[in-house]
Amino acid sequence: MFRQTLTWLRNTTSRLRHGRKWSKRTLVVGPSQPVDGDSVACTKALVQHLRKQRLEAYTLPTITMYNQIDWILESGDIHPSVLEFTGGKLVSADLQGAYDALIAQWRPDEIIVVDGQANRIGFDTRGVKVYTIDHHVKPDVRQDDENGFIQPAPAAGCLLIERFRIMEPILVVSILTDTFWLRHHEPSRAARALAELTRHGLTDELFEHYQRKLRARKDPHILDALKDADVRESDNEEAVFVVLGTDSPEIHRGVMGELGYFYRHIAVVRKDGYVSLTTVDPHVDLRDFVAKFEKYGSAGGHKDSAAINFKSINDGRIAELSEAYFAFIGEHASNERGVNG
Ligand SMILES: [Mn+2]
Repeated sequence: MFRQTLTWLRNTTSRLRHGRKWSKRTLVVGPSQPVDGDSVACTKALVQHLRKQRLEAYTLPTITMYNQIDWILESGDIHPSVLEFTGGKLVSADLQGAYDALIAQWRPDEIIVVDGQANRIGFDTRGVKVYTIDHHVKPDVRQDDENGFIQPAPAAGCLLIERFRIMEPILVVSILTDTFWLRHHEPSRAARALAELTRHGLTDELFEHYQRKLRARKDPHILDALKDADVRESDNEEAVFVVLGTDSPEIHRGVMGELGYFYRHIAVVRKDGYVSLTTVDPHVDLRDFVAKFEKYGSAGGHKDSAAINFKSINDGRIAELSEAYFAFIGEHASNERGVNG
């Protein structure tokens, strides 16, 4: 009886102090796509946080990695059995193989997916339960139960800070990248979360260090890809629809970034069927648009940036997408020019 009470007391204090009772062995992963500054920084932060509490925590390789954020995860973040499987690489197209190699030697009590939902992790968990920490939701949606904590937020990193009191300085990367340097996604809430980090060890030195790391040189092949691309514009030149001849995620991301200087609404189709969309127009909700194409694969995201992952893509499907895209933007876009327009 005494022992039970003690355990209960210990669990309760732990929950109060850390927002939840963590497992002894945790595998932390982001969604298989997109791999971005938020998912990777949250993964790193949670792994570090758990290890500081003397718990075991690892992550898996990612399917892709961008040079802007490829310094965040290190081989120590991945279990030796997985590194053996990938030949030491931190990137692998075979997430299932990597996971199966992992559980042969180290079976997690729980998998935590950050910045994405459980059905997007890209592998079968073989019965291990999944807890989700995510901010990809409509404004009225909330979840807080044994399966996850899901709430709108500027970045998944903000949920780690606000709810779970995880104050790892690396979360500055999560917030800066997902809000595009506090340009959107509840910027004042994001600033408050950053302030929390500065009260818990995020010094100017560290802050500047992370900023420098994020300011990586872009790949000049981005310009080549743009020259070779099929570029379609709306009549008013505010919306663009681009079909790339490459399936490189890094080039795709770079092209999105460049187009942001010229257009208010952007859709870029990658050769492998992954489509990214962004808008700066508060009247456009891209979630409504991508939902129409969920039947061809998967789709989701935020109001102002969303994605469709087509299982397979061909000219017919691209034509259908492009036509629907310009119709949707034409119907929903406000007429005001952008502040820089
Ligand atoms: Mn995010």
